[in-house]
Amino acid sequence: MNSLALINEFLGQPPNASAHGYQIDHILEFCHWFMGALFVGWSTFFIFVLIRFRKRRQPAADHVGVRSPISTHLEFSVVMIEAVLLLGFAIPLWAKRVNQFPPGKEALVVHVVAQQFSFNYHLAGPDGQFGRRDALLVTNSNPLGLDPNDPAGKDDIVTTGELHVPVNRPVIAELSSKDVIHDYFVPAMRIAGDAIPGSLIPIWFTPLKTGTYEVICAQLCGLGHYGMKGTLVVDTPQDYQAWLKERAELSGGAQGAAPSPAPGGPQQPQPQQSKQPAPAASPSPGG
Ligand SMILES: [Cu+2]
Repeated sequence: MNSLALINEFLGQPPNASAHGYQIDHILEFCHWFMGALFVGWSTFFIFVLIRFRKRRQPAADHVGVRSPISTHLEFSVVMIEAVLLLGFAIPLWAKRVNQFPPGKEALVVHVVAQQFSFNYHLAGPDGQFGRRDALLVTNSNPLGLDPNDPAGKDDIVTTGELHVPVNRPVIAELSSKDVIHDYFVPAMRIAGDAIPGSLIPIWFTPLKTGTYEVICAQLCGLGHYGMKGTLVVDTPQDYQAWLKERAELSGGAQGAAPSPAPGGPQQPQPQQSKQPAPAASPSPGG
């Protein structure tokens, strides 16, 4: 990155870590410099006017005012630059973000389900299929209401707060919410999207650098909004596999309070008794 980018850093933007982020940074850089120039220009003009037209020097008001066309030309130039920024850069980049999703097979698809005040993640597991979810099955131990009787959900991984993704592979995050409107914002990935109850909103990014990044909620969603933070960890492919394995062992088919079978043993789709929609079924602490 060149030194011009320093203005973004100066304004507190974390370093970019995603493939498309550089394009966003270039637009932001230009906007910041442009706004800086406008700020200095207008401020200088304002101070000039205060001195030049002070009451002592200008005791009577001039009823004609400005005769020079310069201010019109200046205003027109500013509008032109803003139009070029919007039509030439911002809208095409936005169109690319919403129209050119990577193919689902190439990308890692993760369901992000926001709630007051955390982000839950649902991964399909080795079979690549997401298990059925039902709001009626939601309990403290089954935050997403995963159906324990759906074979597609047996190997699914559900985590809260921290998500791991492999580096250099596109990630498609499908956003939804259990309660109010949240916004899934990963500043270092230059990506954000609203999580709205009843909708599924996909966003995507390709992480380029391994590391740990902050996830925040960018919609005022209630009293605990300030604490609605999470972590995105970008791993090497090996570390990512290790994390998947660890998560799979931890959940071990326990989603929806299904009794976990012996590790590695074949799982029979037997009818579960824990199907009744709690609250009664969840004497879990710390609710
Ligand atoms: Cu929120």
